[in-house]
Amino acid sequence: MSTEDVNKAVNCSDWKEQIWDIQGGSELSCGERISHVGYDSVCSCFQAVTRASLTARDRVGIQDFVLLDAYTSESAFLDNLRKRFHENLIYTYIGTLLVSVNPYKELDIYSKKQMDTYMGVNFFELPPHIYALADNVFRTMLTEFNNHFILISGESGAGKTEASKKILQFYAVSCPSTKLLNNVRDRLLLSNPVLEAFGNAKTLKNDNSSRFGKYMDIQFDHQGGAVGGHILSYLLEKSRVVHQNHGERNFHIFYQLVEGGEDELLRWLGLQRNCQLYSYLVQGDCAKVSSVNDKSDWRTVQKALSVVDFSENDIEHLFGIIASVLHLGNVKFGADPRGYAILNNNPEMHWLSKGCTDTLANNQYKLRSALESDLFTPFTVDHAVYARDALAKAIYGRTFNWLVNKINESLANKDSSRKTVIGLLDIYGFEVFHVNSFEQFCINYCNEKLQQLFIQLTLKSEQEEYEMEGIEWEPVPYFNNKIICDLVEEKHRGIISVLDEECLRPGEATDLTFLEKMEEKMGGHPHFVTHKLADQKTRKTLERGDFRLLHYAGESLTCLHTFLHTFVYICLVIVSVPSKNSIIKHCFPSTEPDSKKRPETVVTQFKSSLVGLTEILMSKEPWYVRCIKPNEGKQPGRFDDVLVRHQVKYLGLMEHLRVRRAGFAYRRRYEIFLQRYKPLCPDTWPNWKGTAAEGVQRLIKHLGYKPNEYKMGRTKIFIRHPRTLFATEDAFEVCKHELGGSCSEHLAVI
Ligand code: AOV
Ligand code: MG
Repeated sequence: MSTEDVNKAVNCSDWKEQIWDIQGGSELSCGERISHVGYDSVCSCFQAVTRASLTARDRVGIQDFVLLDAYTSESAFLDNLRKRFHENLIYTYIGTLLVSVNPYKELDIYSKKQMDTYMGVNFFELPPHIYALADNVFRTMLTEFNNHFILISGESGAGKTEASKKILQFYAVSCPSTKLLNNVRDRLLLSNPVLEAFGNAKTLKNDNSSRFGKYMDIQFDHQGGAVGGHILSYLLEKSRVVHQNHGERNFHIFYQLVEGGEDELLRWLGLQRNCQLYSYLVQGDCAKVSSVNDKSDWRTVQKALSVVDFSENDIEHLFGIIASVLHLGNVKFGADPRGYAILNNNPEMHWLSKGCTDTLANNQYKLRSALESDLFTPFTVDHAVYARDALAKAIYGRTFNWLVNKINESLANKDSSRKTVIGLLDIYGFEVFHVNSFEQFCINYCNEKLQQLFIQLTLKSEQEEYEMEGIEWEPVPYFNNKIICDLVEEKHRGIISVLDEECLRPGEATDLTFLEKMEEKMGGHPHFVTHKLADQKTRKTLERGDFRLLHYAGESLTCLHTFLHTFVYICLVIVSVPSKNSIIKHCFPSTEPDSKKRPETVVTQFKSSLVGLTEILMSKEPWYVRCIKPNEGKQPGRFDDVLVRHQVKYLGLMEHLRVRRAGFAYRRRYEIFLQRYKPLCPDTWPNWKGTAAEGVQRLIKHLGYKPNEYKMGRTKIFIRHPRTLFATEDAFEVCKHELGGSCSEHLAVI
């Protein structure tokens, strides 16, 4: 083989194969090897290839951080990530955890051909990919017949939603297909554009930012056919319906309707094709976004709605509501002589009732009297505007929940036979804006909870394995964010608890009383700062009505005035307005829950839903995708070291890597280890009659393993350092070459 051939082989993507062997979730690395391409002849030029592969390795980095020599160095970690990013290699492993860096450009790595390549291939045999992870989860589920979930995390704009879509697409293509299953597959896939239209929006961080948390179960039958699904949604950011910060938009669906809706539909809804006319669409002064095509997205959503089982009636009523919200936003108030709000001659009232074909009420008179008598009239103009907005938020929020339920009905699997599931968790990422409100508080709290889960599961599972196998190990120090979770959620003492108390005192509680109570209970907490509590230097950066939380991922300054307002007008009386709109009827039933009973506040509901989510996740096998945002400018090819380093830190990637390496980098069941390496020892080759553990003992004695290099567990051998294994693997390669065909049948099963 000429040097040129070797170079060719090295440059071919296949050269990078790492012969990792995976068995029941444990893995083994044998370093980087030539595979497929002229294997035998390449073997004979092993030296040349090693040199060449080192050069290539310098260029493209290492595809598993566990193999990084300087694995404790953050800079080495960063170098590797950067190197790969510039080669468009956005995925890297830490064992079975996938790190993904957002390329901010389309890469040709998500084709059907790529999916086929990754289907049914062992995890570490091909370059890291989200498909490899998806495939591995899928096959583990099938062989072990248990439930799994994939936790996708990272800050806003890091690529979580894209990752979850890629996984779903992979399952859609790779699962067995029949006519019935294809139907389910299409619904699973098309639920996405619908939910994104109603639940995503352009923010300063991300042009398609998820403004709700989403957990989706995909249910599989015995053969791996996708037979159903279920979605849980978490706290939609409803405030966006009525207000958007500068440079941000309302939910996509509003713009899609105005830009893409057919002329006849718009006429019927009383809308004009001009977003600038609608107060709720122009708060952020950013109705157009170059990366978003509202017109074509409208068509996609229309198609999706029909596949996901929405009747014409549903669709009509749904857009009646969307239009009503836009009209509501344009409703203006005058003041009577006493300063109370009155509804002037608002043309919107016409559309709110008649124009939207009974969308909100079945006649204009009833609507007007309901709005005037029950809602707005006792209020000042400011309060009336606030109540109007609260109404818009309530309508949109409940409609969104209705939408999720409707999709769930269409995804439901009626067959009661036992199924296994893969859950995909794609939530809103950690975010800090110039002004942070109640929503950011909830979003960041949710991220804090998931980080806590990650910490518990990664350390716990590792510890458990060592314990199960009877191996001693030194725990790795790490930052436990439980202290921040407690600050927010602890009973009687946390922020949520104080907030709940204040909400029980409508009229008396103010931003200031809330702040004072927090200062009283949380003063001295290392993660909580207010103007009063801060040292002199920090005080300058804080207003009197703010508080600052030091999250695991960064600081967030929250403006208090967004808090209590969220609860003041919670009890709206719009239910008194009879409506023919089936969705409104469903969302605002005439018998609302007992109003005398103390209602749960939004934040307490959110807290309970996160506890529920944690329970769901804890009952399943975890897999992780950690997404990283390479720059703040949404630009391709730019890798901002400071920004990435910060994320590597707070995502706990270094700790995760250390945990994987601190004890024993590799572990493997005795049977598998023996099967692969038995040709290396005359005692065990070709057949070993004793137990696998004894065989392995013989084998490693023959190979000269030193006592501190390995440990024998109950069912597995644990190897401390990769180089021990590399030496064994090198010997194996030579032996394999020498033995030629005679060992191939023994090796075939490996
Ligand atoms: P997020 O889900 O993590 O943010 P997204 O998945 O929406 O982030 O990604 C943001 C944008 O980055 C996408 O709209 C794409 O333009 C681009 N992008 C992400 N991943 C890829 C990829 N693999 N290939 C090409 N482009 C990509 V948020 O929902 O805001 O927390 O709340
Ligand atoms: Mg998202």
